[in-house]
Amino acid sequence: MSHDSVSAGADREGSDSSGQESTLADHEAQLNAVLADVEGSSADDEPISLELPGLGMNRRDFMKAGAAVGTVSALAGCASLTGGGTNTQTTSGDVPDHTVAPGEHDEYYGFWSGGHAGDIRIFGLPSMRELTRIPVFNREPAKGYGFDDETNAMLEDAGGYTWGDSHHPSLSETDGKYDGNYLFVNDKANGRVARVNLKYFETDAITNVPNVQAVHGCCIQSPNTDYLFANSEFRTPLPNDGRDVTNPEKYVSVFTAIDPESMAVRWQVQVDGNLDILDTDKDGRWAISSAYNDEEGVEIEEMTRDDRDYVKAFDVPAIQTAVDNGEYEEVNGVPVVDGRRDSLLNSGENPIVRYIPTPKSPHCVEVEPNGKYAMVAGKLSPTVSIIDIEKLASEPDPAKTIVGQPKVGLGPLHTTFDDRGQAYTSLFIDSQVVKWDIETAVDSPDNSEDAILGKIDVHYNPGHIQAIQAMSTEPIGDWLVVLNKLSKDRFLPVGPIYPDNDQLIYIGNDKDDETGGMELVADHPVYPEPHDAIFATKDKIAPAKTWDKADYEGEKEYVSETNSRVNRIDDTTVEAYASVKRSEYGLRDFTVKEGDQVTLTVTNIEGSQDIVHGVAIPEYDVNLALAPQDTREVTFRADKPGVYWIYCTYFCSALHLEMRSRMLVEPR
Ligand code: RUQ
Ligand code: CUA
Repeated sequence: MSHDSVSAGADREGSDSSGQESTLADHEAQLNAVLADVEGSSADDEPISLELPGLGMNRRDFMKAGAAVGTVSALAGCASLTGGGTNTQTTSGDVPDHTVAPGEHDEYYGFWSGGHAGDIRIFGLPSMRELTRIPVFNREPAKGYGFDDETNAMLEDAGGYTWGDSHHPSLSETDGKYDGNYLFVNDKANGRVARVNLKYFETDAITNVPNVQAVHGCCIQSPNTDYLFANSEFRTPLPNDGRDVTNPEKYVSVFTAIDPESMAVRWQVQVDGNLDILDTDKDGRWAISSAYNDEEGVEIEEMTRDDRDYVKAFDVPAIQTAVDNGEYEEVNGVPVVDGRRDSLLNSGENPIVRYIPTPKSPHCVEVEPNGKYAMVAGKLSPTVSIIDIEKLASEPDPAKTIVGQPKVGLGPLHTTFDDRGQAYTSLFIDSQVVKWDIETAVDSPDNSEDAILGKIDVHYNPGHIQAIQAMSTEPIGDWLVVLNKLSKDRFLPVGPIYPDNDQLIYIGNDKDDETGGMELVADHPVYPEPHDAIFATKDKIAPAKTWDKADYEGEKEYVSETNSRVNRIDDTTVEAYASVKRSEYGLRDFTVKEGDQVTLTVTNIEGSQDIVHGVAIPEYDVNLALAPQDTREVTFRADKPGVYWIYCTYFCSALHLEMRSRMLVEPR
């Protein structure tokens, strides 16, 4: 075994064929084309070239046949030609107003993952106004998240990391419809998943998934949220405890099933290749995952060597049966089923994992609202592969489950859907959104552009794309948001780290024009780096307006005004209890001794909504935020003698500034 690392190196050299070099050259060329676009606004005398070297085709090849106007508008989208973008879009007049009048509400909730900011952001649609943020993997002072004992312990128990990388938000469903109970999201950075309780818009659980390093794909199981699924993207030894570090062929990638109520890991499946992004069918059978690096390389040249990669379709009931039958190995307390290609469990007529060949390095899987097809965007191939989900069970040859492969444009990454059988795919390299008809694509020959209904320029280099309720069985088909990775010239410059640009597109009009009726309506700068989003009609979400103390009864004391008090437990332990309301704390002051461990329990006894109080203790790093009827606890050591003014951080009344208490720390 010890020679494996040597042979891995030898393999790499041996396989350094010219084909591989040209793959890399293609990547370089595409990247350069993108970068040229980025620099375009200041590099005015750069020759303008639309050639995409290495692919032997130019952008025009991908335009809808005969759509000359589209080509012109594609050029207009290129900063090197215009020398600057504009935020003003002229719509055709039959697009509804996306602005929302003062005092009016939006129609839809939008839940954005915040990327390596680690949070979830809530926007109203179509106005795109930011309503709030929900800290998840990040401590956040405005909401006191990570500062009170409970949320601090949750973050510590989940690994104690100071940050996370939230990518894929998923809303819980009942009967294939969003039920407004939970939102789940992954942490790509530290292999975790979290649950946000949508009653309180607060993170209430984080699971540090064993045996995985980076959770990338993450989604609930439709239609009834029986599982939360998570894909590990990075291949590692199993377990990753120092064994096999120099034997990359022993690294594996793992698919994980988590109980959404307890958030406990139920079982895992190890597979060949890197897992990536994930969606489920609508019937609770298949979880379908994109994957790359079936070469199982550790370097980019190796990862992109072959022309094929394999999407993995996990047969969830079959895996469950294998687990029930004890057909697994336990690793770090988790049953791990062998789903590798040559596993016994994959050898019969009903493999637990189907390996479906696609063009190399596909990026995503999105199942359309009817649950008939799963779309796999090509990323390095200009196509989307359409998997017929029914065929996953009946078709013996996995390759034949792919029933369509339209050519959509360069760098397809993600697909979303309207309510009329049409799909919208983001094109990273082309900086466009392409609209296409799903059944036409199935009926047309592979690589044909027959299904394409139109393309629209976006600004610039889109990743995720999402339409209202497109991940459920109830798509709406009016608005779509495309999450562009680069904003370049679209906004006032704010220093070298730019905002992203999430653009709002109206898709409610099907037209026979170059964009297929898509109209770009608004630019929306966003703090780095939103990754993905999911949208629900406002009637699906019913947040609480104040806390219900029954929800924490037995865990924390509700401190009434008359029950504010200080208890000395022993020589070095003090418990202080205080109510808080406009404009006073139940304790005007309290005294502790230097070195005491102090647990402060505070209840906001306000009954009226939107009256939040804070508890800040300067120089003690104490910061609580208390919504009405909420109680929080914080424990700290009073190690600095002196007078400490406790103040309220939320401007709650005319006497907000006078609203104080004192902690008196007597020297020992
Ligand atoms: S991946 S830009 Cu983390 Cu969602 Cu496709
Ligand atoms: Cu309470 Cu300010």
